[in-house]
Amino acid sequence: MSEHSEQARRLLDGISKAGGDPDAVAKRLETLTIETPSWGYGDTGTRFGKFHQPSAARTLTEKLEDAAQVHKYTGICPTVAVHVLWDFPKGFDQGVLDTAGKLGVGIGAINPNVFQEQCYKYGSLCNEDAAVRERALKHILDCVEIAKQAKSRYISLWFGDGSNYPGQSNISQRKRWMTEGLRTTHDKMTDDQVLLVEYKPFEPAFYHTDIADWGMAYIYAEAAGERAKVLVDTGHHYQAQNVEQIVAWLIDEEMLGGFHFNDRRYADDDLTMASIDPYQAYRIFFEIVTAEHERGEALDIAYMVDQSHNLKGKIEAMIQTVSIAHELFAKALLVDQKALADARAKQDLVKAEELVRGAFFTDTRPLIGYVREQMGIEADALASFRASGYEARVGKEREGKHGAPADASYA
Ligand code: PSV
Ligand code: MN
Repeated sequence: MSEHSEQARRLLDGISKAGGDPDAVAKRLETLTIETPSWGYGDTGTRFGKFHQPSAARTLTEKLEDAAQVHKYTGICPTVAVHVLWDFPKGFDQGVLDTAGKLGVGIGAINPNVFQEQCYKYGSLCNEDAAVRERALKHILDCVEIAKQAKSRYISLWFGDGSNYPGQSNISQRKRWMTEGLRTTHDKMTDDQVLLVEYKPFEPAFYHTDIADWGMAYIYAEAAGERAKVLVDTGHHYQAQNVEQIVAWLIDEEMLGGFHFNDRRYADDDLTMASIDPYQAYRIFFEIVTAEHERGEALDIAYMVDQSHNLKGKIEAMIQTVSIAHELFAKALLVDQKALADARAKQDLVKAEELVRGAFFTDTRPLIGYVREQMGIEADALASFRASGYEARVGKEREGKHGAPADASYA
């Protein structure tokens, strides 16, 4: 038995000894899925410039190829989120589905883009100009149709809408416009589709943002209809905000639709998930796992990554992200929920915290390795990807041919 298998066996035995179900833990780790974003594979940058990578994907097909690599080595990334304007600038093409299918991935959340074009300078669904509001709504409704064709369950909405100066906008009027647009969108969806409403406190608008926090997203989603839920982008919070409490509340309200994973030090930095504060990401998973433990079933949540790396190798960074998420989820599953309930009942704060902390400090990498082997893939995703030589190979094939990307990318 290899060293990591032995370590994994010890962890699973420990779960058994504590009265837990090691098979259920392993199964949960096999069934967890995390969607990666098409925009994480192309050349991207900051508002100060773009740094090019020879292996950066140039077309949607290349983005899907790269995403398929992440799925190949992690085993838990079967779908790819797409941004309509960047990935389907000329409209949805049925061929995309065949390409994705051949690569072993599916099309995930469909992201409309109502923030980049000139007409959206003063907003989209909340623009003073009715013609712009209509145009934005039409694009979103087209995306609902694309989602149907792409067999995607999710329409994921983020708006850059807001204002920069007091007096610039009638905030409550804009709220009513947004509500109307979301309700119309919801009405056009099929029963199995889900509308995800993302919030962000600021950027690009700096005075007010039309969906600035989870409360606003909740109110809009509730008004839109029962298949509208809140999307929590972990980077979209003020410093010190208790994100895990937001998550726990949304779960309890049946309003948590999905996540955009990333980490932040200052604002919406799009850094690798848990690179700055792994304990925060773990605490989010701990709330989810606690709810799953209480309900006896997995929650229906769309786990997605929203990161575009400018400095790290893009595929490696995505494999690293997914592996970290997998490891942290495993840590949360290791918390002895029975002992924790007991400690709480006795108001034993120290014991309760030690149970939560103890699981966090347990190295779950061997367990993830074991789970991957159960799924028929290599234990060490990052090392296996590196050894494959894929990045150098596509770097040679793609380098020098980037020019102006055929499909617009995020900058
Ligand atoms: C906005 O900052 C955001 O988080 C939205 O989810 C967009 O779709 C994405 O970033 C674009 O990178
Ligand atoms: Mn996001």
